[in-house]
Amino acid sequence: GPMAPAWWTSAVVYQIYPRSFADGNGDGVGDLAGIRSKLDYLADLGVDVLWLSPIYPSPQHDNGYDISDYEDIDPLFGSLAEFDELLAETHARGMRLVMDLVVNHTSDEHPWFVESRASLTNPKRDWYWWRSPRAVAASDVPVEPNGWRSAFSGPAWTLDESTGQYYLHLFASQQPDLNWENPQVRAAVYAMMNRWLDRGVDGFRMDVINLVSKQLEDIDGGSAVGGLGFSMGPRLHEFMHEMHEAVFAGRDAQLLTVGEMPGVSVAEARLFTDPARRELDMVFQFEHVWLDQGADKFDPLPLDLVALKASLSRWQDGLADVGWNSLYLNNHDQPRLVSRFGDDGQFRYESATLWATVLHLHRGTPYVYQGEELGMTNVPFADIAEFRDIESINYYREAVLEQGREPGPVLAGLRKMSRDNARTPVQWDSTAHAGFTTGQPWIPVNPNYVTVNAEADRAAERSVFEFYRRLIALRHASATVALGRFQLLEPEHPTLYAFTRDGDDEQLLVVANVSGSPLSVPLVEGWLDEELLVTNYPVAGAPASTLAPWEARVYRRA
Ligand code: TEU
Repeated sequence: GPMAPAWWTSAVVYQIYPRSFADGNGDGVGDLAGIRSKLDYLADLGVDVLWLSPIYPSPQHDNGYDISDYEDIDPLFGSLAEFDELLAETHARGMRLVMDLVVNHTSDEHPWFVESRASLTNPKRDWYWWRSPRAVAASDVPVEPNGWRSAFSGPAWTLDESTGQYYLHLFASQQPDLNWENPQVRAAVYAMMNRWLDRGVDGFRMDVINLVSKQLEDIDGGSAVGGLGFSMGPRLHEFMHEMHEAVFAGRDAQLLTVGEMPGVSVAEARLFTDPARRELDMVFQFEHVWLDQGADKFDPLPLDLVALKASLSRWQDGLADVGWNSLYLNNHDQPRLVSRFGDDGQFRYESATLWATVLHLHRGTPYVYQGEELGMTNVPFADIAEFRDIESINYYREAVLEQGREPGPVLAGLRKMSRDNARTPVQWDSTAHAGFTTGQPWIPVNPNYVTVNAEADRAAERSVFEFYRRLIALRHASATVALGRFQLLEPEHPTLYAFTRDGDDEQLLVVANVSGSPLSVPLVEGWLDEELLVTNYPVAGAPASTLAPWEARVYRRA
């Protein structure tokens, strides 16, 4: 008969960005001690898995996504001994712990790269992508091997003066790309992964894993992520399968593997997550978080709900029979959900819980990003000096200082879309620095912490945390929520998000008014006598088919 569904089909993952979560030692940077102090909070929320953004030793140019030692913990966060305690305490509460795996690139301070750059003949030379300057007639100026651009502005190539060659970095110049064509590189990565699994970790979130196979043709001006030339290279499936056999085989049933894949298509995602192919459990796709981009990511467009519904439902359909979705609207690279797609003023609670309802009622594994369960908002950044993120700072430099654009509109774009919106400290209470640290936080706390914080939220009648807690419990309890078939309703409606989920012996109806005005929804009429499973408004005196601003309801019909 058919295999039992994998455990992660009814699981919810919580993402921790350690430097901004909780600071245990007062140095202003979150750490493992801070995480340990909040494990009961996370267990109360009911999440099944914690995913930690990178905690390995790193020069921190990209907040740990530039790793200089895969085998240790950065002293900024703690030690291996402390990590083992965190892991044991997480397991003791019935939760799993997933590590971030950043192996498309290392830090330029990783010993592999230090060796590689040492000479043309170093045994590790071929572990990275070194190329000679492109020959340009009648010019002494070296020219990059091809026109690829870094995701963090500027060319994706940096010249190393001592050997006269360029190295490739799809992200910052401090993040040289590993050469996965070299089998020694892959063997070293797999051995490292096995050591972490042997230590007891429960899987990996794999950073930009669809960039590890690439073809170095000359492509002028391709953007670094999003597909041109260097994502989804020809050997990607081969590498993912090889990794599966070398690392996960035999223990994969207990693990969670999720590949971050900017630019992946539904058809490709289905191949990566088809269990029969033995590659990955699920992938993070980007289609729905790229819909509101104009000229570039810092030129935001208003939410097009029809397009968002169409996109997410295409993914639901495409992975309905084979493969699996991951579900997210927030992470450490995205602005805050409630500010981006909701209303972070008058209807903050309602719009935060509406989007939670919509996302958590889809089929797939939901990811909650720290602070999302509190309805945390974007940050009123007033000056470029307030940003810490390398992407934002480099973008501003290129736009304003090199291209001569007006600083005002550039800042406005950053204020809306910068990754730093997600990276200010978690707001725990209304004491100094939101209870995040007793020291000076590495990035200022959002000034709204006085009212928006965990303590206030959990004490409130209308608690975002409590709402997420119930949605997570619902997924655990309901096979229909986890596995039921998805059907989008009213696809062309500009402000109504409506769909059904069909289980073996029941049907769920989700209706959500994605607007600040009341909305009459005739299709609700046939459901008014059914069980109201979820609502983000106090139960109305008389059932009605008009939804209040940002109202979301889930009905159940047996
Ligand atoms: O992100 C890769 C990615 O595709 C983007 O979301 C990226 O962060 C950027 O915003 C593109 O405009 C991953 C990590 O999640 C991110 O934090 C790292 O900075 C990046 O890879 C490099 O490791």
